[in-house]
Amino acid sequence: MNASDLKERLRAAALELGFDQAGFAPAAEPPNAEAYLAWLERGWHGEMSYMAREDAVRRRLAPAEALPGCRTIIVVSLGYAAADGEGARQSSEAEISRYARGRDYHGIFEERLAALSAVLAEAAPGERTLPYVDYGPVLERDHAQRAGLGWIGKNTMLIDPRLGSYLLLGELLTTLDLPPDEPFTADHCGTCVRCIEACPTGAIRLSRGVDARLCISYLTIELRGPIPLDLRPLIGNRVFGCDICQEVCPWNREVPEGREPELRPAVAGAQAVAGRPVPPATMTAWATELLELSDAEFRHRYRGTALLRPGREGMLRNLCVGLGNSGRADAIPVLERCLADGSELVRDHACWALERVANATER
Ligand code: B12
Ligand code: SF4
Ligand code: SF4
Repeated sequence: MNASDLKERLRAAALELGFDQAGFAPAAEPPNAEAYLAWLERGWHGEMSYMAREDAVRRRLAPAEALPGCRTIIVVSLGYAAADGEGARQSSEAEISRYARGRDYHGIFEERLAALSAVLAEAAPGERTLPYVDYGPVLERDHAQRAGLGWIGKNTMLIDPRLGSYLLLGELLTTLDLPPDEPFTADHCGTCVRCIEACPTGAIRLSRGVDARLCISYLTIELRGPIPLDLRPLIGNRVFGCDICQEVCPWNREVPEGREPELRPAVAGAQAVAGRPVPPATMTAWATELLELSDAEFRHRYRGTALLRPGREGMLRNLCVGLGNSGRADAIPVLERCLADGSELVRDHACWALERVANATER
């Protein structure tokens, strides 16, 4: 089989495995490597030290540092646009970003990339592969753009003209030399600046970068310590991640619903459904539940979901912020219970939240 036929066979296999798109990029320095270095230089990665580690920087700049002899990067995408529309609308409800409402996508990608790797091993014995999803030292959006999957919008999201930006990325690095696909060179953002204007914290810069330290996704998922005081009121009821800069994007308006059932949310209020535990809908009920769980019980209850990343302490911290922002008097009893929690982080945020509710109810 020649290299072009082999490439098409691998693309077909990726689509059969359930990915929405598969593209092929050369294992060269990513096109926006300079932008990444400048991002680090400005300190926009905040406490995400894994983004700045010397060995990881080296690998991001040269894929062959991650997989010696790497010649091709196969980039795959999986859409998760929801038919359920906009998510939590009531101020009392917890808003969870769309990608995290079903099963943790990392597991789905790992299983499918392993299967794709097996297809490649059978077709090209002796070639090596290395799968990555999210946590690998790879500038995923750069390679996705170069593999023809879409353009990088002003909100820094990889946007597929058909699927929009509610999609996740993964890669299979390989030593197999395959002809690259045409890069996606068009920029369909034009003069639009909706995402920049809508971002509540001003995290998106016109120069196509996100200062992670200001991003609600970073503050609620990645940050381990206290959330800066000036940013807390801007978070609203977003207790895990943020989708605002995607919700306002015209390219997400009429996109097909994601076809992966495991990424869809299970019915709110239900207990564990096929490995997809659903948190209580309201922030008061959720905080009440978490107060009664130990760390280990939290991990058990939410296993298989992205909610594990902030842990019990981080989720309670986020819920205190959300409850404070709701300004609702019915948040007071659970916030008072949070004042007695074993975690100082939770107690501090509960204190702030009680003051905020008191101010709101006095008005
Ligand atoms: C660190 C990280 C974050 C950080 C920092 C985000 C950021 N924008 O850098 C935080 C925690 C804030 C975050 C948030 C989110 N993330 Co995140 N994140 C990552 C991670 C691990 C690394 C990203 C990175 O390298 N950042 C460094 C900066 C420099 O890179 P960048 O913004 O991607 O920059 C590129 C472009 O902006 C472009 N660029 C820069 N300047 C310029 C200038 C011009 C003119 C052009 C054309 C391009 C360009 O080149 C840069 C280098 O590739 C990737 C996975 C991975 N390994 O790549 C996931 C990833 C980017 N995240 C993802 C998701 C889903 C999210 C959230 C939507 C989650 C949520 N709902 O809360 C938000 C979106 C926020 C946003 N607008 O970016 C997906 C994005 C999929 C997609 N369609 O793009 C990824 C790819 C994970 C995955 N495997 O699917 N994330
Ligand atoms: S995810 Fe939210 S906070 Fe982060 S850049 Fe987008 S709109 Fe701003
Ligand atoms: S909202 Fe507008 S500027 Fe932002 S990514 Fe979408 S099209 Fe581009």
